[in-house]
Amino acid sequence: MFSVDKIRLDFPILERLIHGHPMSYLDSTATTQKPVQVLNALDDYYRRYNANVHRGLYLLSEEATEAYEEARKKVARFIGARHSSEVIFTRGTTESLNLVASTWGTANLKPGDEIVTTELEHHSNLVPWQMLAQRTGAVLRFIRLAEPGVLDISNIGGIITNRTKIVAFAHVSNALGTINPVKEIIAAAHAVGAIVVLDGAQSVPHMPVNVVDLDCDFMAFSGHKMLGPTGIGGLYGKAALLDAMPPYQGGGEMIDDVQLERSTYKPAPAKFEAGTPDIAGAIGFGAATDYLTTLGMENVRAHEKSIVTYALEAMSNLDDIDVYGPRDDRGGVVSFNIRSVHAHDTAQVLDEFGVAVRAGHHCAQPLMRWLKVPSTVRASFYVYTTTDDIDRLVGALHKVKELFAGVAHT
Ligand code: C6P
Repeated sequence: MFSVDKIRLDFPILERLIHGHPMSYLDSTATTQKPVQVLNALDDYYRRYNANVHRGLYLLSEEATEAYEEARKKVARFIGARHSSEVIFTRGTTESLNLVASTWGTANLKPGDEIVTTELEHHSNLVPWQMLAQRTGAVLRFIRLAEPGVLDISNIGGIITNRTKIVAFAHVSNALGTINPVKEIIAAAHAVGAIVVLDGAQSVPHMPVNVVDLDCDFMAFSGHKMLGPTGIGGLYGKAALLDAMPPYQGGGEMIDDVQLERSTYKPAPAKFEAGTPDIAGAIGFGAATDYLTTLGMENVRAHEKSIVTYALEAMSNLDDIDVYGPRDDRGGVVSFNIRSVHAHDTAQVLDEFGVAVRAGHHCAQPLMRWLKVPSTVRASFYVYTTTDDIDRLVGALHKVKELFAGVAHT
């Protein structure tokens, strides 16, 4: 049973008052709050069995190794991977995407090859491909945006062609909440033999995602956006691709045999996890997937849908507000601007009323350019968001309008 009131009891931070007001945390797209189950898993590791993994021949290290590898299995099950060795622990989505660009990309691209991405990407899924193109002489091509902030795939066959080697795109936009036509784009990529790199940062935490069903070749995601700790994330890769890829970084634990002049490497996932990993982070990430699995990802999605519908309805009663992005099917994100008020000013006033939102370009400057605004205010929702939070947001937006009435746009 999905009960938001019951869920909230697991999040001690939500009891805090902010400037004397109940806290409405509406920035879960940036990072989510953490339930006691995750905090306890971190605490337990450091208090009871802190040791390095894959090295020690003593009980603590064996326990730590077992918990670390068990966490990998949990994360793999959560995304529907066939084998846990197809999940590499990274620092997060950004590192996962850079890993693919640096390894698979550098090994496989040559001048004239094409990388296709989109106009709505987070910079983490754009800049690494720009750098790869500069390194290899490959060319970037883009799927463009159309009203009301959705990808225009009407001419996808003209963009994804026989020259395309990589198609990299977000499943869900962090700035607009747009849910992209993932299966159509993957089918178009595979039809020309390109690999698909899916940015799952904003889908894996919020809806059922199954990598086998989607048939993506790689998928990047972050633990801290799905109730887990910061500093840990995942890269899913199909086994055959991971096997054929060169390593990302060299160092301890990723090697098989080291000679002075050259080395051989372990198979994946160890090949891509040089050095001491974020052991506690991985264990906490595993606990976060347990928590979400217990809630049920269908229920998580249904809850967010009802909150976003409620928010869009409540905000439609405000005048002088521009709400961006698709009206119907979207993730739990509402990006908007109060006309004549800078997004940062709006966010600052909301904070005075205990409402935490993000304001800025949301690491998606090309998308902001398409919207023809420098920035937006973004409210984003998760399993602990209530209609009271939305009511407080709307109440505080009325205050913003009162405060800035008659003040010229700066
Ligand atoms: N978006 C936001 O407020 P990291 O920082 O590596 O965990 O995730 C990067 C990233 C990549 N892709 C998408 C779609 C994302 O939303 C993010 C992170 C946060 O929108 C922080 S900028």
